Amino acid sequence: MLGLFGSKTKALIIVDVQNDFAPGGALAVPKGDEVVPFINSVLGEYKIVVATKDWHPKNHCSFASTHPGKKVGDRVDLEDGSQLLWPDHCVQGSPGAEFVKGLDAGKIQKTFQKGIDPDIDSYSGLFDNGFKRDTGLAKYLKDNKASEVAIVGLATDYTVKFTALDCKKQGFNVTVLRKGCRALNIKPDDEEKALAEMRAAGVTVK
Ligand code: VGL
Ligand code: ZN
Repeated sequence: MLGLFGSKTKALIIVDVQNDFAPGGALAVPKGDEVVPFINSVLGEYKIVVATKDWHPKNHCSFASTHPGKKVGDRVDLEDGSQLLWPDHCVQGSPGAEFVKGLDAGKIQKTFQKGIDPDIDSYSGLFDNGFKRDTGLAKYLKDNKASEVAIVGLATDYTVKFTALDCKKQGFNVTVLRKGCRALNIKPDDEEKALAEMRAAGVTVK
């Protein structure tokens, strides 16, 4: 989607940079807060700046607390597949769901909420895990004529990965900026595996 003279319209997606994914949060990503200064430093390079927020109702199906007898790290079978269980996190309207302090949120043109359906999780910022609900992010990028999409945020091995793969499937040129991402690394090589999976799908990792 190159415009006249080959100009490119660059978009930045800031994925789930929320207190619960920062150190001290309910689902802390190691060094998750370190992405903030990097993201602030690149914001000005993008015509389109959008964000996603994990935005779960209480009793969300991804919370271990929702399933009696289950604990964090267990899995349950849901209609749309196997669901890994997490601590309660990013509950709608809670302090844990707010952007991490210091993020230049005034530059964010629109925020897309994900994981809002109690019965299905959403690691991608575009579609839920069953591809039933669309957040509107892909349409927003297309309506605003984005051709290049850069992705930063938390966590590399979950929402960053699935958002990058879905953007690629939607036809965008996708780059993941590693300096602006941190991984959960529940298993030590999860980050490397996620990066390899993205590269294999044609995502640029830099
Ligand atoms: C995420 C686990 C659960 C993420 C969200 O944003 O990477 N990970 N919910
Ligand atoms: Zn979540």
